[in-house]
Amino acid sequence: MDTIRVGLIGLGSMAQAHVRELEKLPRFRIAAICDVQEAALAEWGERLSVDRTHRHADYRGLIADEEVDAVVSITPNVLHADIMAVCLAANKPFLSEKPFTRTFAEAAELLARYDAHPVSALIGFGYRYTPAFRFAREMLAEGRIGAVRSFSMQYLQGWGAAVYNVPYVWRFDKAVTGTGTLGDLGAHMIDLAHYLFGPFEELSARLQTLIPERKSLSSDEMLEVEVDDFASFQARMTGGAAGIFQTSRNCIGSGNQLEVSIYGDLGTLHASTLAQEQVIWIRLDPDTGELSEQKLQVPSRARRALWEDFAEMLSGESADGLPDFRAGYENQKVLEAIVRSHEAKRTVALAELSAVGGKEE
Ligand code: NAI
Ligand code: SOE
Repeated sequence: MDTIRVGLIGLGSMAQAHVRELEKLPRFRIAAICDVQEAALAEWGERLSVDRTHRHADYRGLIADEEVDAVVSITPNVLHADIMAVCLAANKPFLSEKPFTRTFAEAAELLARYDAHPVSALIGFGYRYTPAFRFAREMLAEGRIGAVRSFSMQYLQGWGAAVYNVPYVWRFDKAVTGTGTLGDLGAHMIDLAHYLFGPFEELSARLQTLIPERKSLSSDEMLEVEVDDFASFQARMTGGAAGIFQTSRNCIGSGNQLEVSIYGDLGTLHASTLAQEQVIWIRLDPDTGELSEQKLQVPSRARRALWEDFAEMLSGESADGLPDFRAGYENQKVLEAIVRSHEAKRTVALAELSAVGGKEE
């Protein structure tokens, strides 16, 4: 397959990033677009020179479009599951944006469809491609800090802080988003933890809505926010490492701050989206007991775009090491455990949850 013809569903803010990345890869061509907003269709159709016959208002039409080899879904969360289901039925490979789905039930149903009719698929957990995180993973594999005993991870943003009076956008609407900060930002942390440390074994969590009301977009009415804007959870990974996680969208001064500190027998690593090209390595010399600290520049081999995996999946050129669809499902299991622990106001052991179908302590 020489040129890969892509159809984009959802032409909002994240679509900008997808188009920017796609335009860097000569093998991709945006052949079709879809949005419910006519103005977005017209603007993007002109900008991307997409023929009018391939500008769709209904995503089913785009997925069925003969001009589309692969689908990229960038809609609000409420549509993720159905768009993926339609892609599976149409045997169209896809990249669907995170979070995988809004709820565990949607995820379980989708997995059943996938198992019956798998296609190449990727969930948009792009931060595993941050050079600093890829290099940190390489350093862990090389044993640079010895056995990992614990880590702390946080994903902080500030845009939701009360002072900014952000209205009730879809990221606060449970029917559209599913969960709040947990699925929006916590899902990235869960995927990054999978990427760095492997699967989760046990989990306990709490969710909180720090700002309980937000102003309607269309009137002065104040609407109750039913989803979290703060989530914290602690976990034991199957490899034994203990992990602490926190995420909030109300941390003033935090732009897009995803970071991890990893503590091993022979040292510590710090990696952050705030310094994407470096990893701080604190090393203990096992012979002398001497501590040293280095700011390592990430080597070029650690730079890989999510799109390169997607292109490989579509062309079938190299399947080894590609993140697969199930990464999304694992994330959903963890998200579900967190939400259920919150609703039950108790903790839940993920291992038991998955083993016995929902036992809660
Ligand atoms: P947005 O609200 O800016 O854009 C959503 C677009 O989808 C809008 O243009 C809207 O008109 C369109 N849309 C709504 N219903 C539709 C339908 N039935 N058919 C076709 N188009 C429809 O949202 P944003 O911020 O771009 O987020 C979109 C998705 O991308 C979300 O799931 C979000 O979680 C994810 N995202 C992922 C990021 C990442 O780092 N991987 C970063 C930002 C967003
Ligand atoms: C929220 O503000 C958001 O756009 C998330 O939805 C994205 O997943 C994250 O990458 C950036 O912040």
